[in-house]
Amino acid sequence: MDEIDVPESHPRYESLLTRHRIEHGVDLGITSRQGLIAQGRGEAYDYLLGERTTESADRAERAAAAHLLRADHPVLSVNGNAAALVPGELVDLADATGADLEVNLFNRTAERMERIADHLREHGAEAVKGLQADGRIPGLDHERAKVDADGIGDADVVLVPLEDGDRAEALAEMGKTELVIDLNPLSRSAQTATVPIVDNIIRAVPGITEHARDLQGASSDELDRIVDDFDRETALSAAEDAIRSGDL
Ligand code: PTJ
Repeated sequence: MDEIDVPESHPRYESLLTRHRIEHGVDLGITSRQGLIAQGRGEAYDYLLGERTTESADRAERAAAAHLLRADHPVLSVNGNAAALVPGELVDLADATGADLEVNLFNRTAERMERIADHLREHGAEAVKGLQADGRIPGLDHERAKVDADGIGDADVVLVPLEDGDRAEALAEMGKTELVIDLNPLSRSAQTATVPIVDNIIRAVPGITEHARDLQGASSDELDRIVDDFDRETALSAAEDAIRSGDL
């Protein structure tokens, strides 16, 4: 699935690989066709960021790792784009932090839910939540309100990649700590997040895992310090500056 007919030395290799994975996700019935449009939007921001993890995004990834490690019940929310782009990487992050994986879709159908859960299992996930849908996020009238009561419903920290702003706001109102991966620092979800991670999901998820492994033996004081030192406003303006003044 990850094979594309382009050498790794090609300057656009990562972008072409990403497109290939999203396209394949649509073919497998995992990614919605709207996911193709979302990816195109994300790519434009990534291009302006220089297709790299900025220092500020790396700090956000470390803060996200610290949040996940000190959480009572961390959950990684998975949609059709995340499942197509980083299935194995999400399983690794769940392993490194003890987080649950939960499928949560904007364009929810029973078939897509099952296929994404199967896809995650094929990539090593032991348990996948989201199929019971016996909980609700108050104040949302679309399909993303449906959650597992013992999953996102019970979580204190939720990682939400490529989120829509409505649910991000609703989760924040429930008092949950939200870690958002979104290449657009001006999006409502990035603006609402406790930790906005302005980076491509294909770099951000392995980046958070690397920090989590590095912090595995850290004391709770050290994790608290990393969380307290992180400033979301500084992270958002650094990302916006990088986009506006990027030297391409
Ligand atoms: O699988 P579903 O049904 O849950 O639907 C998922 C999508 C992504 C289609 C749905 O949530 C959606 O339409 O999202 P939006 O409103 O288009 O927002 C997606 C956000 O993610 C945008 O701000 C993009 O800039 C950003 N984005 C897109 N691709 C990436 C990304 N951020 C990080 N990494 C990416 N690869």
